[in-house]
Amino acid sequence: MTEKPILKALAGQVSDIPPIWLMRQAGRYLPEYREVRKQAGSFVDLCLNPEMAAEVTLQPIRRFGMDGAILFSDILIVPYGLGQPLKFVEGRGPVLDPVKDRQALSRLDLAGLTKRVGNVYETVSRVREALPAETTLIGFSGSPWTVITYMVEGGSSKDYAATKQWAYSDPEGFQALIDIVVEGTITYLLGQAKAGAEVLKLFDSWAGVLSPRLFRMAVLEPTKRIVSAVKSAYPDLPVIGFPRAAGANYLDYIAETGVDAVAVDTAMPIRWAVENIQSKMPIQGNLDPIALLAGGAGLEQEVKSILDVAAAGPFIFNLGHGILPTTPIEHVEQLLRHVRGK
Ligand code: 1CP
Repeated sequence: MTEKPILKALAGQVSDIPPIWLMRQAGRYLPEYREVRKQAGSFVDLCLNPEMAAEVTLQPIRRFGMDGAILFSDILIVPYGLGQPLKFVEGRGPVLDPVKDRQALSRLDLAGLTKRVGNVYETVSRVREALPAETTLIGFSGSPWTVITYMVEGGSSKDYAATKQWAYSDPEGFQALIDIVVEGTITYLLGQAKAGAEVLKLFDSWAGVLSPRLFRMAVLEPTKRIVSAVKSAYPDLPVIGFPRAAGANYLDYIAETGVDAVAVDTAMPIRWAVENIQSKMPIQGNLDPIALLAGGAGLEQEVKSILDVAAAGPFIFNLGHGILPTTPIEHVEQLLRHVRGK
């Protein structure tokens, strides 16, 4: 029987103190991260440098004793692995050479993925070796829909118009893009599993903007294929899905995709999540990252209202979205004291 609190929660066990980790727990709010970041060259260089990426993965474990370590990489490493030029521009975010139509698909090179991103697997094995016995190593990838928005728009987007237009006007071509990204994602996740990831998480940050038909095409079906491929190679490896802001679509997602647990976003009422999801599988979430930024009594109230409702069932405490770079470290400490009852 495992003694790792996150694996226990994912196996359906309830404990007095729920395990906790935070999305984007390695990052700019930590001075020790900014130090490594300065030495790394580009952000992509950092993601592909096993020594440095392992170091920043371990930083929040050393500082806070988080129950989970999330691999330091990015969801856009898969497009990079497919040969799509990628850079991160200070103040603007990711910039990619957009893949706009069916003709552009021939530029994507599935066969070259392992060679381009294999360093990430090396990071996974280094972290696994260095982690304390009670800490769970979480690997991840973006889900096809969210990754594809960046591939098609060429970066972050307000309305995903080019991506959705393509899906509506050329469904076969768009499906061919989904297929390539599904295959790349499977290869990438299996590489992480082989290297020692103990849990895999699928980030579908922009799952909340799709019509029911597109949700089926771009979220449910691809996720089902990825989970099924992971499970046929690693039947006991838990997969956490995060169809962020998908509202009532969470019900189809948990019924159909085969994930073992879901992360819930901040807008989802925790009581609804407990009644409709936690009765079927463990949940993770969903503190507002801005409440963590604010700290003080407001943070205490938000944390209490989540724990009171969700901690009686299988539960992992987390944020509802990534931690913000301006978050004071003392507020993270305050959160940990509260959740751990100290
Ligand atoms: O040095 C820096 O400050 C770069 C900022 C940064 C970091 C720390 C980016 C750029 N990515 C990351 C790491 C990262 N990204 C992790 C590492 C592990 C951890 O959680 O600590 C993870 C899991 C991600 C996942 C990720 N990247 C998502 C999904 C989760 C979410 O927050 O919604 C998304 C959408 C991205 C894309 C991305 N990466 C970085 C930027 C600026 C963006 C664009 C975000 C946007 O479009 O709003």
